[in-house]
Amino acid sequence: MTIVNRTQSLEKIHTSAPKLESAIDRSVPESGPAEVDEETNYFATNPEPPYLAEIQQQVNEFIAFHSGKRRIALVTSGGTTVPLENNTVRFIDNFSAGTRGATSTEYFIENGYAVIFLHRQFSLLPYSRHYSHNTNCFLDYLDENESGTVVISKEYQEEMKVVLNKYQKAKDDNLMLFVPFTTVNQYLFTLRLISLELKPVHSTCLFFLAAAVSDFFLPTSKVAEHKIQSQGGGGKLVVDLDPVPKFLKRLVEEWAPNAMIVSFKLETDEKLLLFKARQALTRYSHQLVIGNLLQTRKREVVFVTTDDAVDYTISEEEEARGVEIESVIIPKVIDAHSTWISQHKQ
Ligand code: PAZ
Repeated sequence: MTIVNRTQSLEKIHTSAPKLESAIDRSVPESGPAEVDEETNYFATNPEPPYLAEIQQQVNEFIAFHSGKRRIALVTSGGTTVPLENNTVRFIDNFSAGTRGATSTEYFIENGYAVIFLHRQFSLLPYSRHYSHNTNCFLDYLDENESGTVVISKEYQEEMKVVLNKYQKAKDDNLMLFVPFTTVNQYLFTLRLISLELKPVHSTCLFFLAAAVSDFFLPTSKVAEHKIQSQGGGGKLVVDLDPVPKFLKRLVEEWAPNAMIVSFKLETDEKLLLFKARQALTRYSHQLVIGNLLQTRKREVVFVTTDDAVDYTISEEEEARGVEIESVIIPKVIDAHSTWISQHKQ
């Protein structure tokens, strides 16, 4: 059996490269109103990423490798972009660095899961996150010893050894499959594909949807072919976005009806958070919504289920000592997953 490793999957797939053929097919009908079959319409009128078959093969190999041995979690992570041009110079983005997804992945692996990590390309990755996007340049971790060899500075060696050992074990045991996306369209096509491919293991797998997915997008039929010029429109750029269809409903009802699904709800207004989290739970009927506020997301979350709302927090002092809230919440999610599996055993 081929083991697909991280470098293989990342090297071949370029999610942020512009399409070579720049022409847009204007005969493609525009997205219809919300009442028509949104899924069929969306996937029929927006372009399928050309590398999807390759991802399908990698995912299938990964599932076959782990099936019957351990649970699989699909973790989504990072923000999606909305390109304004087909040959993309400009795009709308969001704040997410992928910290939640990358960190949670490490704790899932530590607790015996294999993880399909569907992430924004170049956002934080499990293990390397400890050194990649931080205020230190990677060269700051290095030193030259007496014999002129470049080595890890003494002060970082202990900590880096721990991270390196965990990373190498996860790699050697083939516990992570890295699948990248950049645009919201790539995210949706890839999420649907992976969800459907996971069908043979739905009853034991977990969907952990931490990505910050755009609520608005430009359908392919409305995307400019080339860089938008500043001379047109009186110097203004007026952007008219469509709502992204609510795919969580499709995921829960059709793509993965037998899996446990955990979604996240992000708000910035504290007064709205619980209401919106409960609303999502009622609307989509999945198992758990984890609510968090942009301002405090690294220290506080609330687990919302049909009959409860439970807060999990770490103190500022704990955060400063390097405690991660994911070390608290992932074991709780796993407990809930175990209960879900035992209650749904046929
Ligand atoms: O990537 P990050 O760690 O900076 O942020 C994580 C998060 C706030 C994007 C995530 O916890 C979350 O709430 N995701 C869902 C966002 C939403 O669509 O409501």
